[in-house]
Amino acid sequence: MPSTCVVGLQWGDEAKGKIVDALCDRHDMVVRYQGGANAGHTVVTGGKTYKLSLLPSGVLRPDITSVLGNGLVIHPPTLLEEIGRIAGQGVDVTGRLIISDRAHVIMPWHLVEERLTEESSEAAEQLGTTRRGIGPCYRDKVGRAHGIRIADLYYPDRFREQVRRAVDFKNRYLSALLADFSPLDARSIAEEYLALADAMKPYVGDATDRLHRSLEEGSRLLFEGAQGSLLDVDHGSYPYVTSSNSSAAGVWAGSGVPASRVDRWIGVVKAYTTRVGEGPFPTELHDDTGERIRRVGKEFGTVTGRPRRCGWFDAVAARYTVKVSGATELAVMLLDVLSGIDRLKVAVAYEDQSGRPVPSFPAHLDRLAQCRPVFEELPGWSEDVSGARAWSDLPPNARDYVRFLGEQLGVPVRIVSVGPDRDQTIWTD
Ligand code: 2SA
Ligand code: MG
Repeated sequence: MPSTCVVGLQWGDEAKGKIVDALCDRHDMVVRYQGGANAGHTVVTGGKTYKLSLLPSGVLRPDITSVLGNGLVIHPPTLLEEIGRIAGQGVDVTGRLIISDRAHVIMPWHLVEERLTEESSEAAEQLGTTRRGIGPCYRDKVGRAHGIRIADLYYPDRFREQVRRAVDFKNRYLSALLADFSPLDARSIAEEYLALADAMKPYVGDATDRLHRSLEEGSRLLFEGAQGSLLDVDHGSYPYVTSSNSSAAGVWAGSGVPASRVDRWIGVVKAYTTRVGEGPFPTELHDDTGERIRRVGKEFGTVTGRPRRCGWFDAVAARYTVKVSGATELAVMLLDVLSGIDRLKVAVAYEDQSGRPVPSFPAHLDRLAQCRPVFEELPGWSEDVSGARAWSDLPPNARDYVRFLGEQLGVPVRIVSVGPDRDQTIWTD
């Protein structure tokens, strides 16, 4: 029974949610394996718009079980708010949501700690994060001294002690570093989280065990990456990355399901490139074309509303992430946004400042920032393609453009998207 992974190959917001939604019919469970409420998925279906953050896009399908794997960092108030909000839109998750008891919990101090790093006077330290406490929570996970997992919430005495110890430590250093810091109160935090734990209890369980049992029973799993491969803490444009393995590399660690159980690896790209937050971006456009892509593509963050930086398609970066994420096929999204642009550019190589070819995607951010893209120009198309439903409906120049991206990345393009709606999707075979 085929299981699938859908992963972004750029800096996030590749419209993965739409692909996951389209593939739900052929799967039984949708699994998130990393990140937290820093993700933002907008799914438009049946004329309704759903904004999801922690829950996977598959949650909108009544016959799908959603799983938040061990690799996540979960902020209980945000999760419960989201469950309540979609319930208000008619989507009930009762009996079909599993939250891993091994996932880590975002505590109130993580939000304070993020404010500390993001507002520090050292500009270099500011990453332009989503300020959801993601980084500080992962730091505590790896640091071990103060990490708190979902399972801990169900051992109240020990949990109160964990909170007391953490608060004692955090209060001391935060009050030394933050002028306006009012000390955290361990007792009220512990009681607040214990109450939230009660509300989450019906969903909490051993997600890894459930996934393996489901596989044995023939269930088909759909892994949904959040952010994109260039934001992967190991493989991305470090330090301007998120704190998890947001490439497909995270599947195994963040769910307990080995890569050998996944058959299809779908890499999702936009027909251009965007990035939200700081960090080098070789093909970024600072002109009217960039502005136009932002406007037409509605390129603003789902979670934070921040305008996204826009640029040409970067085949150098995507060729690299195709390898790291093991993509076996591609989905090219938002092709409709490029309609009406006369000449399209694609970065096919990088050169350094003295014109020498850069052999691979650079590790150091200064080197990446200095890379000059070598562009190939392709003719655009003026037709509105949002009504195309078949490959043959696309104008020849649009087909050539998509084909060119596939050739550049060495992976076949299986899906082309020409609009947000479910039916604005072209399957190329
Ligand atoms: P964080 O908060 O620690 O994960 O931020 C670290 C970097 O990762 C980037 N990041 C993202 N980039 C694109 N999309 C993301 N999700 C939201 C969305 C973002 C939003 O879907 O639109 O609403 O602003 C996402 N999450 C994290 C972030 O910009 C930092 O560069
Ligand atoms: Mg998003």
